Amino acid sequence: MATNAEIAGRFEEFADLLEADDVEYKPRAYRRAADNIRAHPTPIADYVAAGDRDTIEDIDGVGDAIASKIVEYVETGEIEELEELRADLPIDIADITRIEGVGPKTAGKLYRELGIETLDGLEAAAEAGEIQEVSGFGPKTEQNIRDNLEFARTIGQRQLLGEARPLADDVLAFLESIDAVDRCEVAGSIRRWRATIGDVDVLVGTESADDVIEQFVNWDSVDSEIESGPEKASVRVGEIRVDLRVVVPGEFGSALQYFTGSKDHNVALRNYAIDRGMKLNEYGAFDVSEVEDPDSGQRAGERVAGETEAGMYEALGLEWMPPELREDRGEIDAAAVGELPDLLTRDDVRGDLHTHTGWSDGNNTISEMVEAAEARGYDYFGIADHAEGPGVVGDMGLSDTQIIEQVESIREVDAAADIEVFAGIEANVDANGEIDLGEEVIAELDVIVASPHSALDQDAGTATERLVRAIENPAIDVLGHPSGRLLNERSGLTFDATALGEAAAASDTALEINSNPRRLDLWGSAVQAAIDAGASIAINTDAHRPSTLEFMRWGVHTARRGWAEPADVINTWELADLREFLH
Ligand code: DGT
Ligand code: CA
Ligand code: CA
Ligand code: ZN
Repeated sequence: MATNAEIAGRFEEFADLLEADDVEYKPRAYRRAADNIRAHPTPIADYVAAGDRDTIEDIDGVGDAIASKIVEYVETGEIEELEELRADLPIDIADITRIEGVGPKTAGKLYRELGIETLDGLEAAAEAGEIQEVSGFGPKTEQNIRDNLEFARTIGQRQLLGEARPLADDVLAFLESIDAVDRCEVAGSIRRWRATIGDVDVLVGTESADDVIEQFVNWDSVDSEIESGPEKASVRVGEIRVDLRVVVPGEFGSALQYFTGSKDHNVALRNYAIDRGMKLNEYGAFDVSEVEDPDSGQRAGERVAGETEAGMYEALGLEWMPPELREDRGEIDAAAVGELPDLLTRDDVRGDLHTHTGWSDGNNTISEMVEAAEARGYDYFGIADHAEGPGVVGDMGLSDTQIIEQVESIREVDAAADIEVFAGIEANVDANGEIDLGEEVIAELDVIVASPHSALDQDAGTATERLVRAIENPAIDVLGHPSGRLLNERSGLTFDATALGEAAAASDTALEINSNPRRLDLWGSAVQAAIDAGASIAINTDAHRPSTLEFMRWGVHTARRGWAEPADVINTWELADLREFLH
């Protein structure tokens, strides 16, 4: 059955094609509906199945016409109007609009003027110099397209962690329900919590491989089988490929270690083993010090580990290490001397400092957001709606006067709440690293998050200077989503994370891990560099509705990829300590 994400995807494509066709208003309505469909907490296809049309129309932005299309799509797998539009405009719009600076309108024009339908067609036209001849375009546009082609090709092929991990959880729950499954676990990049995922790898230990594989490929959620054999099978669920490996229980640990990766970690670990007369592979750890030709067979030598993953590391005299650390960024050396970080967990988090309400572009009242924070057991919670400024769309940003009004409302909610509610703002770091807030406003606010929303194409040197300048501004408490990247959409700023970390440490400004799965900004290696330089981190959700306070899950695992311990993260601190930091 169609997932909410798939339904939303159809309306996004619909909106893009309508916009390419120069239709007004409708694209906006379809995008708004798509956002709400995507965020809807329960499967909309279930309402269709139950004939519950009213509940569908209750979704924000979904009226009679859109509801009909949802029903049509769930029931037939197509929307006739969309099919007609696709026939009129045979553009691979999702592909072409991956180029930064090329939106649906441009794509439409390129199709009408030059017949461009695909990324390949676009590249050919750019190489031939045809694009700069189109009226309204010029050499600069053409150059921009050339510069961004390579990036555009690499994105979109990987799934967001936030979409792949819930599926992986479902796969695990399904496998655990099979009697013949002795042990199962996710492996690969998803177990390491990478921000984007090529495919979902799962591993099963069982004595009955055939049985497990047969049940796996026949799982209800599977859309198609890609391949299956005696030890593995691959299927497609929605847009995601799931790879299952099946091993005997005695080799589960070694297979789990191998298939978790990363490749770089495995290479470094294998070399570490070789230096110690050991051989490591998916079948076990083998002592080959007495063996003449260790490569004479996969299982040559004396097998000393393989049943458990911890045993594999122990065989090398190493502590077991959390999968998030396995990127060959110093974890093996640290494990060898017993100095792996004591990574933070979700239970360490006491609050969230960057969330939005209907005062700017959020969906809920201050009270609703605070109640949701209370329900999560937080000790404190920060509202940080958008201030007006560069990169903030339309009139959704708050003026200084409106900020003062909102602060009063937040104080009222705080007085009635069981938890501490901070009055904050998300200010805009302009191209020079300045923010635009009056002194009086700054004095009233508890937390100032400042984030770049514009001029995201600066070179690394300029961007580093700009962000350091913001970090050094004594008014700013948290540098929000420092790069401004949107995964699969735009690369955002590049910068020297160590320089940011040093500045942050010197001026008591925290660097944000924005937990929105489309951002995960900062990311593991940058967090590690910043912490090494002495910086503190804030893990925030940037939630625009209560349900996305759950994004904290992605932020915490990203922090773990950056070697963060609880003390490194300000929103694990006790209220008094945090207050002092913010002061
Ligand atoms: P992905 O799927 O692109 O997000 O990244 P991974 O890390 O999940 O990579 P994948 O699915 O190709 O393979 C899963 C794991 O299996 C990988 O992390 C390490 C291991 N692996 C796969 N191929 C090789 C290889 O050629 N050499 C080594 N050492 N390990 C490999
Ligand atoms: Ca994978
Ligand atoms: Ca794989
Ligand atoms: Zn922002």
